[in-house]
Amino acid sequence: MKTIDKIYINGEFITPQGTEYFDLISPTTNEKLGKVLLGNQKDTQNAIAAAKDAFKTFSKTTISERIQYLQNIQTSIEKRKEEFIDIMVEEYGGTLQFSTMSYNYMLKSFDSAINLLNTYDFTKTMGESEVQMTPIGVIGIIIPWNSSNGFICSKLSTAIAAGCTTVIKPSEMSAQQTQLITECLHEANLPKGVFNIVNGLGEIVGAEISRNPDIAKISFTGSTSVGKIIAKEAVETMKRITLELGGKSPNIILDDANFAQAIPLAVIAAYMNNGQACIAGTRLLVPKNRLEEATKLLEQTLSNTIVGDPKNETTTVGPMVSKKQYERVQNYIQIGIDEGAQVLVGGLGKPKGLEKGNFVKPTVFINANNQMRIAREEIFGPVLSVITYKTEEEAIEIANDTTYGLQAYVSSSDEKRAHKVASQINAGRIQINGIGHDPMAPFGGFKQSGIGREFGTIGLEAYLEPRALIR
Ligand code: TXE
Repeated sequence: MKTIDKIYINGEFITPQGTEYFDLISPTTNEKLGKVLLGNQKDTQNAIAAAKDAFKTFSKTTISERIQYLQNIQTSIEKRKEEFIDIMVEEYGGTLQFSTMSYNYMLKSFDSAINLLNTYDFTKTMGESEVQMTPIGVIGIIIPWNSSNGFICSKLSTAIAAGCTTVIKPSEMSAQQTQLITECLHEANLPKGVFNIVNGLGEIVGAEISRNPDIAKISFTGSTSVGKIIAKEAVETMKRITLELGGKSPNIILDDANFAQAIPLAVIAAYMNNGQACIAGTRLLVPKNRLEEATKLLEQTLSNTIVGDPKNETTTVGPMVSKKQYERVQNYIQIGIDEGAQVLVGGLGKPKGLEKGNFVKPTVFINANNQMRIAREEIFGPVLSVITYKTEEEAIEIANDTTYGLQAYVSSSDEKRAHKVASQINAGRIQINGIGHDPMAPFGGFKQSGIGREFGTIGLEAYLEPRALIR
């Protein structure tokens, strides 16, 4: 049983002043893994003060110094690959395959930040003026549990590239993953105060970060409801915000698509990260005249889906992160049934033999329509709704009929046609005939999926403030 009783402020592991513990529970067995001592408001204020102080000098570091720091962090993360993967499997229930991908994604964040530093022009000429792109200040990084260290790496690497200092608040549920990355960051020999990490609750540590006037910008990933709370607080002191929020991503299978490829891909898109992904393709739009074929392929693909212990190499869907999340998903499956959608595969309850953990049966609803709650609300579990359409125009209309707009998927055997359809979808990122990640392309949402973009030049500029010198 592990006890995590340290937070990280000003270059040191220290005992927080908070006195409350949070239990860490295995999603696979519901046994207690350990506990974490939570930081409080004063701890958060101390972390912010350290970051504010460090900003005075860190904002003046050279490009090559910052590249060196990024490389140092990458090297220390590289040394502990197995531990990163194991802890994600144990603490969060990520499958081995997903956890390995997530680990690689952590490393790639540093590659792209270094790449940006090698190419980005921090001093520009615009009109008659010199425009200096200067670091904003102290960044508050607030993140969820569903890819904890991936988010720390992508946000922190960009902040460092920009010359900003940071206070990071991970989810209390990810304390072991946080401990490991903190050790790596400590080893990287960054100047004191450039990163500070405070474990704690959203309403205490997160709220202090949102309110504190010494935080210049917040970079948040999480639910749309918490994103709205943070935005309201942030405006009081005119903090800049980047919000990466929920999604209800449509996956349009056009009538000329290769179904044998597109349907298995759609299942991966829906159930990636055990369905706990903001980019999950949870609305599958299928042409009415090919529904039968799609249904057969879905049944076939789902029969090859292996739910189970995420430690097993063959497992494709692991448990939900917590009992609460399990119950939330069950509730949505019941809502779908009550709304009149038909369970094609899966349904309520736990799969046989997996009663101890938070396992959900990967579920496909057919006869769903876009007005149902299962098609409108983010479930955050392995639940896919199949909706039929008659024409391409109708498919686009359904895809866009959502309050979200984070990601979409389009499949067609005609690239040009897929491109034309993709160009009419109101989402920040659209995947054509596949699933991928381009760390140099902007990522973020239209509509209530967020504000701003991460990654690439646009992502870097979200950490910079332009200063124009008119000569
Ligand atoms: O996310 P939260 P939770 C969705 C998903 C899930 C639901 C709840 O549907 O079921 O959100 O998950 C901190 N001020 N997504 O509770 O609450 C919190 O401590 C400042 C979608 O984990 O959004 C955590 O560090 N901070 C999503 C972070 O915010 C606050 C990813 C995210 O927590 C706060 C995760 C407050 N008042 C969940 N309250 C996606 N789309 O990627 C909480 N926090």
